[in-house]
Amino acid sequence: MNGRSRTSKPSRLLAILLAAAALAVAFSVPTQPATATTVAKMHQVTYDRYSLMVDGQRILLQSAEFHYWRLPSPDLWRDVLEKFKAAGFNAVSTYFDWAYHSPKPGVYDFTGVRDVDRFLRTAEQVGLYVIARPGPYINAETTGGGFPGWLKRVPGRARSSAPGYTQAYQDWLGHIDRLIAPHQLTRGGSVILYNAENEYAVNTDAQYMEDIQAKARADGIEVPITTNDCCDAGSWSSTWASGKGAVQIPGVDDYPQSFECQDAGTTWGPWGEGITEELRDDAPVFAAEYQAGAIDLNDAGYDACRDLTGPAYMKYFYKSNLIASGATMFSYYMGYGGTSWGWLPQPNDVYTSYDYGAAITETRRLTAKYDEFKRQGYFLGAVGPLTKTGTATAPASSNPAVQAQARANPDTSTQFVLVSHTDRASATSESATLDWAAPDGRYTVPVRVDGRDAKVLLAGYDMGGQRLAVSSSELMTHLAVDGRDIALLYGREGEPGTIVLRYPSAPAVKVLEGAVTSSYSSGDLELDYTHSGLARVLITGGGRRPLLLLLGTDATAASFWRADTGDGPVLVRGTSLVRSASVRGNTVDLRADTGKAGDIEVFGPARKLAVNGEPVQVRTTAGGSLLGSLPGPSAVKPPALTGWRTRAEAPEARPGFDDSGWVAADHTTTTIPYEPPTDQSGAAPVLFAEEYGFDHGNVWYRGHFTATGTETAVSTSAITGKRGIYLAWLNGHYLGSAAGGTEADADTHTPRPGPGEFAIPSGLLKPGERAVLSVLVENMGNNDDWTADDNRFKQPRGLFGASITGSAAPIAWKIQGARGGENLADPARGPLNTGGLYGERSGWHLPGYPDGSWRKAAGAVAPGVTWLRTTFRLDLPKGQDTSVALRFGAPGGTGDLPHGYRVLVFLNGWNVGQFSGDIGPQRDFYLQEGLLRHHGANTLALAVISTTDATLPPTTLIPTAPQRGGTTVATVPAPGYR
Ligand code: IPT
Repeated sequence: MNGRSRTSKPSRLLAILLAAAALAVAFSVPTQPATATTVAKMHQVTYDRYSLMVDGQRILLQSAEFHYWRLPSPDLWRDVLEKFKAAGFNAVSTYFDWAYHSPKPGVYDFTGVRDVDRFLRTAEQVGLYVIARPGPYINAETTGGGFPGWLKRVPGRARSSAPGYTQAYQDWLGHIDRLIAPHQLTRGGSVILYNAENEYAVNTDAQYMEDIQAKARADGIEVPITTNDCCDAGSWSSTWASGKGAVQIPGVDDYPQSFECQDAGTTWGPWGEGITEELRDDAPVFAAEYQAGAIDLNDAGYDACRDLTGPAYMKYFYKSNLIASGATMFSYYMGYGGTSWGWLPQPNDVYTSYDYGAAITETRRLTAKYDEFKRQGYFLGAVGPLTKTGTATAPASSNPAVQAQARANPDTSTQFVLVSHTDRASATSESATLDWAAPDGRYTVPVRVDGRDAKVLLAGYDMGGQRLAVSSSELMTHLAVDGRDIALLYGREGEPGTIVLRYPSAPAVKVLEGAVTSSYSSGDLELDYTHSGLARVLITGGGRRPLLLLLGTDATAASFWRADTGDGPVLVRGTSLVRSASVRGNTVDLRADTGKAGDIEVFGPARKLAVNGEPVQVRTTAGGSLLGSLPGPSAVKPPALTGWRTRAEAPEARPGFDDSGWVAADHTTTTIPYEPPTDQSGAAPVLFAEEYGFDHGNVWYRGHFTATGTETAVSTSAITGKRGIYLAWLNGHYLGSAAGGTEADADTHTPRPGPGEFAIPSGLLKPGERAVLSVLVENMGNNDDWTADDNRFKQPRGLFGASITGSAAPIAWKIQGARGGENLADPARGPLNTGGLYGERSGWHLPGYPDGSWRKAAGAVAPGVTWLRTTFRLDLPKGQDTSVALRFGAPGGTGDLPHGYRVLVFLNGWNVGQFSGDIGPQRDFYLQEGLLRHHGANTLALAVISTTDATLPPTTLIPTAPQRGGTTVATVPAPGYR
């Protein structure tokens, strides 16, 4: 978030008042010509001030963000989406990354790992709505914020209605909209919303916002259009809630916990209360991007980011957003972060891993944050009255340190009471009694709130066939199974709990497990207990159908999974995941994972159990569930990485190298809005890499001139983006390296190129002889365009200028980046996989490259570029998900990260990241299955760019928490060496 100023949030009251003349009322989907085959699948999407509606039914939208382009193994998309669904999410939000799909103006690829249609189909099959976010600008810490490198050449300000940009983005939208449109809910798919632009709050152009929406409509987009207004941008400009360019459902982004992961454990809402403002009174409150992790701005590591945004943060801020803001549309950024593989990372804020400290780790493992999403998500999915609420009178608290805030459903009168600390930063544990005027009567309810905790309590709720009068435990879910109700409630370990249920006459209460007392008087059955482990209470008679109450703690509640089948819902305890369930005759069939051997318990409408197609022996418990046991995963021991071979490259540095096939970098003018500096001859050649179609990765330059023998120094400047470097050679002699420049200075198009001053050893250049200056520049990725002013984004990459002191000779430049430039040599792996290293251009990264003549390697490297290659075979246990990472350094590695060199890691030809202490704290590089063959031969190739003599640390293959079950993953097709 470089350069973003964070001011305190201004009141948006004025903006809201101005919105009085609001635009359209509820957006209604145009009627489709119904045919016999399509009519059943078409749905209407509408909304009012309370919620979205599908076919007139209110829904609470619980979405999480996932970028398919950060997981280039399409079979694994299903794994992540099933994990979302299993946590109670009913939607996935995704950006579509223009740069990922378009290597060249007018050229788009939507096949293989870029198969958007497949992604949308998978979401439909899993049963998730989709929030489609095609930009054109997306930010997202991806190169150029989603803008292709070639867009720098297009005249006219990006993110405006300038003609050049308009033509370019309309072409992109035309292509991506065509893929999204058939997947809309209105046409039988699951796309429910369309997000125009991204945090378009500074330097805005209303015509542009209007044009994007007109284009979407012209392309057949029928669902409501939303946008995500930045957190604190209201002070700058439009929220797009009214006026020209307004959208139907404006949303708000909020990151209350900041991106300062190093402050985990000490900071609490440094960026505000996290309230989502109501921007329009005819649309639901939409938390369009609500913080669910963080980028690691200060290299604290993603575990720190996970702590920063952990369960306590989620309880306090998410529940407040529900009750204090009254939001019914949530999208959490990120649900699964993934990997910024290849040259995807935007250089200023991130390194390879985009784990994000999310609920699901980069290696697709579930965390304590996932458990919290599940506890909250199941609640949101189970309690219909939450979809229509207004503010209500809160119970009075006996302790001023404990506050209560309330909402109620105007139709059912159900109340939702948020109990939290009055001072949100307080870390004490407080008790209070609530004097609660509930729909069923007035109750005195004891509550306890730990520091930085928050609870949403219910009153007056028709819970299946039961009536919940009031409760101090939180409801996680309830379901009807076999003619009775099961309700799962929970509280913190050791805290007291009270539930009051209404019965016409005294029911029979049987405590099956745990310590629970009960009493009945005037229609109220009161149960009292201390939350500990899992208590079970069976209540029968009393004029209602039977109820099984499960009273858990945070931990035991999170051990349950709920899945829906055609024959009603099932509740499962004991597995590490339930992906889906179905009922076949008298058998409940589960697709489930286990992280270790143990019990499985199932509440469902059948007496037999099968898991992943295998029958499981079960007995029926006193509580009516099925109980059996399941094996865990097999242990995994990946092979050692041995047999490395090595070869030094960089022939481009040598004077005699044949660069006749390279492009002449001889332009004297450019549409990229930056002025190159003049050199010693008075020329100002345009050396920018994008000028010649080299948009990503490393770029070589060779400057030819006639020597005089009087040269004393070379001055160079290059722009790489943060953490990038460049290296220079003169007539094959290594001059040295320098840090590349980063962002342009604010408000001027004056870049801050990385300066290099290199002395020329006397005698190196001979009078009258040809000489060549070779420069290797690392393009670390393109800046984003958060400020919508071209200033950062259009900053070029590559050599900015070079000048020779002691000479006035002209220099003739040649340039070479990725083989083929924008005409991709390897479309399967795409535009962001390789740059212009000699080895990359020659296929040294590919499987099958004949490296037999290379020397045996001990990991030693010298200044310049050195490659290492090895192969290994895997035969990992079948029927389980084993995530494998490549670790640099000793297993369990601590100690300093190396500096002075950087390593590009290629797995079977795929660039899976860049390792260096100069880049970030990352030691483990995830080798995604699909790119990694779990049964067969694999090739690792490392390209080391070094400014020093060094020895690489040892590398090992590390398995992460294997899970029995998983999904079937096919190898992603991509060519080897030919
Ligand atoms: C918000 C962006 O919309 C999103 O694309 C991503 O960059 C995210 O931040 C940070 O990871 S911008 C907001 C935090 C100012």
